[in-house]
Amino acid sequence: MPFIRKNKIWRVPDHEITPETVFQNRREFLRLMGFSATVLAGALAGPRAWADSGGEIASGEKTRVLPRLEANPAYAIRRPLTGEQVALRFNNFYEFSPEKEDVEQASSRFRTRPWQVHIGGLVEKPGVYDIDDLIRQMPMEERAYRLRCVEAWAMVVPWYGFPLQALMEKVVPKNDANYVKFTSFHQPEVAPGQKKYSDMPWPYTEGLSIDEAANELSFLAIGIYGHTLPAQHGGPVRLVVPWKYGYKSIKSVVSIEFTATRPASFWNTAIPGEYGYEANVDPDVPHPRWSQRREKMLGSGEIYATQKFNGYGELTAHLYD
Ligand SMILES: Nc1nc2c(c(=O)[nH]1)N[C@H]1C(S)=C(S)[C@@H](COP(=O)(O)O)O[C@H]1N2
Ligand SMILES: [Mo]
Repeated sequence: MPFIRKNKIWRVPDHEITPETVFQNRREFLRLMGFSATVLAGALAGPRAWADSGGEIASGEKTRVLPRLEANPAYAIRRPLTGEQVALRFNNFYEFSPEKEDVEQASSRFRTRPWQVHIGGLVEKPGVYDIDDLIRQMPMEERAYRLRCVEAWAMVVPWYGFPLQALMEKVVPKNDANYVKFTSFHQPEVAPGQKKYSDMPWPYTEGLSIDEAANELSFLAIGIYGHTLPAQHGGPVRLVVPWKYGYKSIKSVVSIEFTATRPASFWNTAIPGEYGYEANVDPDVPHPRWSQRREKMLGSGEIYATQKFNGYGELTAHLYD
């Protein structure tokens, strides 16, 4: 399994993991990946691992523990992780509510499984994947990333998932695929925000150029803080592109389509004068209603100077030469 890679800035050092995090041991990783259950029998204590139920989340359960992965402190993000309890109670997810503190409650009955992801457009191997089948086929990693919301708050959280590049290697984009379009669910009957704000351009969509999508930072997260993604964080699968404003990191993805032309994106369509399409983090380009020079960390309230490309310029600036 190609899940141990060389040292990178996104590795999550042990000392930065918040106490709320409950991780299981590495043997469960092997179980998750389909290795022999007899060798591993009896390994479990405490919360049942997600893979134990064949990758299903039983009714009444919101998340499942994921196996702990190796972490290397060598190139750690030099900021403390945001507390899990802070991050899961302060969410932007307009399908449920425009009030960040209300999203957890408003999304609490949203079912993130069973869930299918449609992959199509200009690819050699289109298909419909059950999310748990996809997870078993992809190389899992844990990465701490900064996330910088366009509203000038920021967090650092340990995502769990796989590089978008790994999926692209599997489905093989055609030569004329220039963009990747991501689409979230559209279920106004279960998502109060979609019902109430019916004039918004639902479903939420986002797009990346094919080179942005293939960048090593572009990540499809299926977990956070060592467990599967709860609805409010975009379960069961969401994009994370840490050098761009948070709104590019589209949640609860149901479709990934490879296109020749640039797809529309939700906020750029809704309010083009305030939210750009490309949305690279840039302290020198103010939002029309506020400065982008500084950012406030969720929870601690610490203020930092905003960094161009959110501090990820070394890996991304060349995309915009
Ligand atoms: N489908 C969908 N994805 C979305 C949003 C949304 O409203 N709907 N909000 C975005 C914004 S503005 C931010 S800052 C991040 C927030 O992610 P978090 O709640 O997991 O911290 O999700 C992004 N992805
Ligand atoms: Mo945001």
